[in-house]
Parts: sequence; C-alpha cells; structure tokens
Amino acid sequence: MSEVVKLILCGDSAVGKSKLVERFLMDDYSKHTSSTYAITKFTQDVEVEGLGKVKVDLWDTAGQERFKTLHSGFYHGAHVAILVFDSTRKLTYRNLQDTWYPELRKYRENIPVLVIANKIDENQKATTIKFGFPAKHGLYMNYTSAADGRNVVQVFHDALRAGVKYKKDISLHSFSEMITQELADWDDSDEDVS
Ligand SMILES: Nc1nc2c(ncn2[C@@H]2O[C@H](COP(=O)(O)OP(=O)(O)OP(=O)(O)O)[C@@H](O)[C@H]2O)c(=O)[nH]1
Ligand SMILES: [Mg+2]
Repeated sequence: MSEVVKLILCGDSAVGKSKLVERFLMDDYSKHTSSTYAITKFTQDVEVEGLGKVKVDLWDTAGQERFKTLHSGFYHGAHVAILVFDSTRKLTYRNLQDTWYPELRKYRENIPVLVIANKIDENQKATTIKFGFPAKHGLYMNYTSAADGRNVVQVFHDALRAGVKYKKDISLHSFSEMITQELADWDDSDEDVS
C-alpha cells in the first residue's frame, strides 16, 4: 500500500522553492524563471529507500509578499514542511524565523520541519555556518543547490521519511486515544461487567 504524504514548501520569493521541486521531480534545472502564482500542487509516486513507494502531494507556494498570509487550506493536513531560504540573502533567513515559521506553527503545531539553505553554489561558505534558528527549535537543517543538484534528493527523501513517520505516529496516537475514550465511557456506564 502506498502512503500519501502532504509536503509543503514555504519561504520568500526567489529563494528557489520551485527550482528545488523541478530538480527533485524532473532532475532538471533551467535558468528561466517564472514566479509561482499562489499555489501549485504536484502529485507523484516517489521511491524512498527503506520505505518503498510513497505518494507525495507536494504544495509549492508563491513567496511573494501578498501571499504571505496563506489560506489555512494550504497548511491543512500537511505532514511535513520544508522552509527554504537563499544563502546569499540574509533577509530571507530572517523572514523564515520571523514570519514563515510562526505562521506555520499556528496551523501545524507538531509536524516535522526541515530548514534549507539553498543556492550554496553561489555561497560555498554558507555550508560551514551553524544557523541559530533551526538549532534553537531542534529543526533539521541542510544545504542545497537546485542549480547543481547538491543534497536535493537527500532533503526530499529525509522530508518524506519524516512525514511518513509523523503520519504513522498520529494515527497510532488517535487510535490509542479512541481506545482510552471507549474504556472511559465503559467505566462511566452503569453496565454491570462483573
Ligand atoms: N545559483 C542558483 N540559483 C538558483 C538556485 N535555485 C534557484 N535559483 C534561481 O533563483 C531564482 C528563483 O528561483 P525559483 O525557484 O523560481 O524561486 P521560488 O522560491 O519558487 O520563487 P516564488 O515562486 O516567487 O516564490 C531563479 O532565477 C533560479 O534560477 C540555486 O540553487 N542556485
Ligand atoms: Mg516558485
């Protein structure tokens, strides 16, 4: 049986979200650019080592200012999020910390979050930096280049593994909650069970 995992991508405009998706899904990269309008959704089966086939619903957003306060439907039901910043533009890192991350947490309190420094082909030094924001929140951190492909597949596979695990954990959690509730109801009832 294949798992369906909803993965969302967030981050400022032009940090490389769509190029990372293009690199991951098509193993392709073109310099040509068009900014994403609102939300683009891709559905694809992905073979993940150690997991088998995973059906991924990948939601790519527009980072433009006017879409910053996204409709809750974008976050609804997400199992994992990738937050991307541009390692050549400090402001995009700060915006993850100040805007994107807090907004995401308003809707999805517990999902795994991966923080990605992209465009390392243009800033090799970034890979030696220990960024404070992901460390502070205990978030996964990695460095990518959609241009040369470095770490891109790794990051998406790590995200999918985390998403599948999260999904399994919540279904186990809600199952045990259901049982507990049933037992509590049973206890409360006047039925004589002895
Ligand atoms: N050098 C370099 N350029 C990149 C990389 N990733 C993306 N770019 C360039 O950055 C620009 C923006 O990339 P997009 O993927 O469209 O950015 P986005 O985050 O999807 O932007 P919005 O859709 O507006 O939110 C493009 O000109 C890309 O060619 C990278 O890893 N290295
Ligand atoms: Mg885009």
